[in-house]
Amino acid sequence: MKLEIRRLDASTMGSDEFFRTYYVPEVPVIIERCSVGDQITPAFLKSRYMKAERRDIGWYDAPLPAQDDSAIVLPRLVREVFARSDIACRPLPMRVWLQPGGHRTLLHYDGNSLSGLNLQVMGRKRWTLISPDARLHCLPFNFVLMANENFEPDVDAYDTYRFETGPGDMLYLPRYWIHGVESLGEVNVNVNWVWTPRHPNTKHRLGRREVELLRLRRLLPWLNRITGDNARSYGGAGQIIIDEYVQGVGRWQALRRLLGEVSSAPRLIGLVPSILRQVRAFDRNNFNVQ
Ligand SMILES: O=C(O)CCC(=O)C(=O)O
Ligand SMILES: [Fe+2]
Repeated sequence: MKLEIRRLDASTMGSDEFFRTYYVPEVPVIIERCSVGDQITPAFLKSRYMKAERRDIGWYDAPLPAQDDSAIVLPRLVREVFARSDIACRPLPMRVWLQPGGHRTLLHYDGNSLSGLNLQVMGRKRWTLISPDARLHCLPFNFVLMANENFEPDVDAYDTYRFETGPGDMLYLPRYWIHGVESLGEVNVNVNWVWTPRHPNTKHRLGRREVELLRLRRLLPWLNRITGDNARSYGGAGQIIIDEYVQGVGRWQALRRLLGEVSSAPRLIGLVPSILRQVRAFDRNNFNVQ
């Protein structure tokens, strides 16, 4: 079904409402009129955050700003999420994005069961969000959706949101929601904060996939060598979180997952050129802002 994203106003919203209606049931929402101060320009981001050693696939990792940092101030809701005891967070939980118009982030969901708050600081972005229950396929052992450039979500088959974010809009993006993002402004700046909930959510297909993959990686450690190991630092708390997530996932369930991943590989055959084109364009454009 085509869903309309709900919008709350940061200045009138009670945190209780956010936590009860959106955070706990893991429902996407936009909180309008959020701010990190007005000093965040591309030049500021480049000089302060864009160090080669902090560069990740599509963003720069950063620590949370100190309380007395006058250049960047955390929105109240971000402080409240990071004060919770039901999350784990990595040492560098803030991500800095800087992209030119036309840039596209491939449809994917975030690894490490990350949920996040993503604040548009400058420019505009067009988001497509697809339910974690959609019967779609990701690349084997990976979080990128198997989709070509012309992919259109089938709104009759699964829940989908389409919306734009502008300056001050902060999107709550719960774990496992598939998202693709297009940068619309000439210069587009986002900051997001990510965390891993301490408890698994196996209500959704992709939540089940994640716990089964974690169990499988424990069962067959050689898989980590072939497919890359994201589990060591999982959610910043590593094995402690994984212990929690894999409880109740049986060996056969994990092996069925292995079969599922391997059997989706042939779907890739016709898709490889398109996915490579999308990845190359992503790499070329990313951070390419004067
Ligand atoms: O802004 C983008 O292009 C991608 C954002 C994203 O993937 C995320 O916030 O997890
Ligand atoms: Fe993402």
